[in-house]
Amino acid sequence: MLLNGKKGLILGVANKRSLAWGIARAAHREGARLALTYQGERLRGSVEDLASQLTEPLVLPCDVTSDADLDRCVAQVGETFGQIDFVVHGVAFAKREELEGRYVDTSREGFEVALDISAFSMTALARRVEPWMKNGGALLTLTYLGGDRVIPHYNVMGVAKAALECSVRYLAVDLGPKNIRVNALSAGPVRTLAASGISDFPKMLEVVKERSPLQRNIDLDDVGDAAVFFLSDLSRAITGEVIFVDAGFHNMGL
Ligand code: NAD
Ligand code: 0WE
Repeated sequence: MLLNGKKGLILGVANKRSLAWGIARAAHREGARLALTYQGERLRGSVEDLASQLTEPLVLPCDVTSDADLDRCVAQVGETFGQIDFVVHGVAFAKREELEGRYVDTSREGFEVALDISAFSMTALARRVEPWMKNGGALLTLTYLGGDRVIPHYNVMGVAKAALECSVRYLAVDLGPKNIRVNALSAGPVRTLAASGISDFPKMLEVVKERSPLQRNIDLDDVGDAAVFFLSDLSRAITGEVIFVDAGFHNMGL
């Protein structure tokens, strides 16, 4: 029970395949009380169904492009729970057309949307939860190798992940004096809603399976268990880090 008595807010659950749901399951198993948010009415039913597997869950709408949503959501979680011990940010989005073709063709609007939803939202969230993390806390986000290497078609999402990972380091400095830690898990490819329809995604899974040290792909339990470490006091001296949960793939050369 590594998270016994802790209260956490998790953004980014869309369905049972979401990495954020893998983290919610593992955090619940370890004794945490959870608030889950969903992006829009379209996802409400699916998230409420999943939340019914948790103990006394709080389920709230939150679109991270809206300051009012972020304000209302964090205030409601803070007031209901009394304090917030951890936050999981599992949100990313780029327009589909930006993940096809060449990075050089990225539009201003496409760049703004990807960076706003996938990177700025972490900082916007950190500012709002800081006052509720009365006994310190842990913030965790999800990133991908495409934020420091060129991965075909990841394009503007790679630029957004670079900004997100750099935000993790700056946030760690600002929030460190309050004993709030900020880290990122860099996951290997997993078939989720955000990965569906990506051309040659099956090929990427195959390449990781063939070339990673562990010779396998990763799943939601791999991500959930790693997250428990970063959300728990076991990682109390670790902040500002990007840690890979990718079966060792990122270390492999040609
Ligand atoms: P997913 O589609 O299940 O999750 C993405 C979530 O982002 C969804 O819940 C969606 O509702 C939410 N979202 C999008 N726009 C939003 C907005 N405006 N406001 C609020 N929420 C919004 O897919 P996933 O793969 O679980 O993605 C979760 C995180 O994991 C993302 O940051 C993604 O980049 C990262 N990641 C995924 C993989 C992978 O291969 N699946 C690998 C590494 C990192
Ligand atoms: O971060 C991601 C997914 C990001 C993502 C995916 C989509 C598809 C549908 C963001 N926005 C959208 N918008 C859509 O309309 N991953 C790490 C998974 C992923 O996505 C890729 C990958 C991998 C891996 C896109 C291209 C190449 C590789």
